[in-house]
Amino acid sequence: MTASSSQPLEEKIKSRVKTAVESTRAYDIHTHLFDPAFEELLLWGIDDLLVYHYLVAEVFRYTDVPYSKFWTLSKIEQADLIWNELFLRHSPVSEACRGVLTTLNLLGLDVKKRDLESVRKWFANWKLNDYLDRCMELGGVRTISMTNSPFDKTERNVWANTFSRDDRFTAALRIDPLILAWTDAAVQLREWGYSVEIELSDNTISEIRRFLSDWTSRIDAKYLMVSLPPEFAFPGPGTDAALIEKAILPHCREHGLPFALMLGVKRAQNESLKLAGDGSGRSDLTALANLCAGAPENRFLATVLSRENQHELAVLGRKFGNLHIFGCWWFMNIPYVVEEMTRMRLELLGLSFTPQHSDARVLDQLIYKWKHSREVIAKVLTEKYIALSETGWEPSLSEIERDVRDLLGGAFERFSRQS
Ligand code: RAT
Ligand code: ZN
Repeated sequence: MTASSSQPLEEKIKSRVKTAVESTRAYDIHTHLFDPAFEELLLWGIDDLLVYHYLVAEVFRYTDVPYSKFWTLSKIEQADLIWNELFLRHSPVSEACRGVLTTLNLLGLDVKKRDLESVRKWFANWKLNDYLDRCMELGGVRTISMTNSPFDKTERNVWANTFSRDDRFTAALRIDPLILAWTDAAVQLREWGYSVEIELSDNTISEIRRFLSDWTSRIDAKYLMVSLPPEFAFPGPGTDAALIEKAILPHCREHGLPFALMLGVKRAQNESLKLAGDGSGRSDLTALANLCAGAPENRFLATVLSRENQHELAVLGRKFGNLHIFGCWWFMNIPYVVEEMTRMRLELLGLSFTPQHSDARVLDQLIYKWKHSREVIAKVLTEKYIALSETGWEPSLSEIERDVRDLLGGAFERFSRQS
């Protein structure tokens, strides 16, 4: 094929991919957003955008304000400090800073004025439900998976009452405290009427499973989920491995639910930073391989926080049909790493994975996280289809649309038996 005849086809592919990626609405499979019925748990607006923990970590690269002083400031004062340091005194080039500007820009605000007060006034005119529609539309999101913890008091109180669910939000049962701090969790479970002991006797296991079943049905969970430290081992000597083997896996089998593992987080590496103080470390993915091989009737979703683990994880995806790889999680969610991971996964796994979730904690973040992710996904997909076209295999618009639907939630829905 000559360069002149290949050019129009390349342009055609580029525009087909752009159309498909921009018009396909995503199922955002892991967020920290809530159904509006949870009221103040659903964060939104400029001040929450600015005090996002990704930006809190960054402001301490510059400010001399002591951590203890920072935490006594009001939300607005913290937001002012972050705006001044990260946007006015330095250019906001980091991914988390750029995200705030992409969000404001797509909402139609003029960021070049650098006028935080007028942005605050603009937000004050919105009603939450209208704003939710707007963010989902601008983010191109159709369904949002929440992260639901029975161990969170505010959240428990909402679930304790009847309310009508917004069907755009699905639930995921998050069980970190149960697996990672069993001694404390046991005290809680006993308070809630489950007759558990510290020792994992048969009765304790069946009471833990009763707890999991109660919450799975109460929230209509689509999967269970835990984040684990780099040293997680399975099988292993710890209570974590025993709980997973004896309670979590049988529960997931009984209810036909996947178990999502987020591997490689070092919680509270700098405690003074609170939520912003977690770090990352390389995991031994033998644990994940052992889970997939040892429990073929279970299905696992997995993402890893360390860049060094990404290739090994993608290779595991080729070995185990019961493993679905998802997302460029947290510190991985920066464009050049997203590009590398997405390319590697497409080359090793084809379309059988979910390249991205937003991890949004603030509603408005759907706008930038999906905009930035779509740009990279479209770029890498275009390259792949052009490479196919060089063999004479020209992908049609409908084939491209089918593939993009899979990448933006369709493959996950099938894997987790939601469709
Ligand atoms: O990305 C984040 O916001 C982190 O704080 C965590 O929430 C992480 O995504 C998690 O789910 O543990
Ligand atoms: Zn998260």
